[in-house]
Amino acid sequence: MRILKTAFQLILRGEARTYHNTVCSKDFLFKVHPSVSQAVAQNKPVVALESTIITHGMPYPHNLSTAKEVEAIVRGEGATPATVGVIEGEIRVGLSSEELDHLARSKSPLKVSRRDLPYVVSKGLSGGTTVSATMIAAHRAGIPVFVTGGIGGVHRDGQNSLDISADLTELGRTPIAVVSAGVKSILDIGRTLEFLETQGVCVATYGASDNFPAFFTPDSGFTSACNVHDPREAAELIANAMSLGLQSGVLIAVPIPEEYAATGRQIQEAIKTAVTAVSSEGITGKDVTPFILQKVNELTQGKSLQSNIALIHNNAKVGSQIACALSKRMS
Ligand code: PSU
Ligand code: MN
Repeated sequence: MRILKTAFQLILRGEARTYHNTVCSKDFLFKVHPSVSQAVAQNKPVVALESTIITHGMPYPHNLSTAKEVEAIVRGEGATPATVGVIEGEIRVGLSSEELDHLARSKSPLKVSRRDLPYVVSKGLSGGTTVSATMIAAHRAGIPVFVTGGIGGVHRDGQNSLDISADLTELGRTPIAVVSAGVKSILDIGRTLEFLETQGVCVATYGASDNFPAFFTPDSGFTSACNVHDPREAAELIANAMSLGLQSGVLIAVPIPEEYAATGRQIQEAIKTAVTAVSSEGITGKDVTPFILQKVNELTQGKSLQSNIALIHNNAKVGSQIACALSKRMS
């Protein structure tokens, strides 16, 4: 009903090509900001950004300031930011500052993953998109590079609970490069990497070693399949993944800057306590990750939040440089 109503409004405004096209086009529900569609059309670098990090990953007002800082870093590197979110049932690729503000201040925001998209669209709801939903929207808009803090993974004991993030299956089915600081040790990193391998995801560490980072610390004790030394080499990998037509994603894992590594080890201790609290307090499903993030922040007196912000800034810089190198290589 909502779709029909909106289609009708578009027809009245003369924006719809035909009624049939508007109602049936699967792209209709994805609304791409003009700054983003223009940059994509001109093959200029664009960086997609997620919004669950805003609605569930950080407390207000840090979530809003970080979202704005990240967009500024992307612009500073010469790329166009495209933060993805759902606003009143429309999947937006590129949010205005009012929309960012709206999501950041939401009192009980929705966390929108692939499986939630039909529901939020049907009901005209708003929410932050996870890595999986953001990948879908970014790919639909023609954006090949997406930056975030950390991706979801196989939860500890995931082999029994089957709590495996949809981010991993999305990486297996959507050809986008996701730049992140790896996977938090609140998850089972070894099984996460095994699952990514099963999904055919090309995992590369950014830098001199192939150590796979554990978000707050630069080395998880596991390794990536390969490493890329600089933005040009990362762009080469992504371009070849696209040329091969594999239809699966690439994960570029960027270790947290060295100056935060010591704090990272302290945070690991807090994570152990928080993981124990998950079972003792009976937290399950999609609430697990936000619960642990908040608990760890309390236990470290806000240090985990500072490190989180620092690594997101760093990922935004590296991801933008990769997007720039990729756009140069494609033109
Ligand atoms: N990891 C973080 N911060 C986050 C998330 C993951 O360090 O904010 C968010 C991302 O949006 C990710 C989602 O896609 O949590 C994964 O949730 P789940 O484990 O429920 O799939
Ligand atoms: Mn889950």
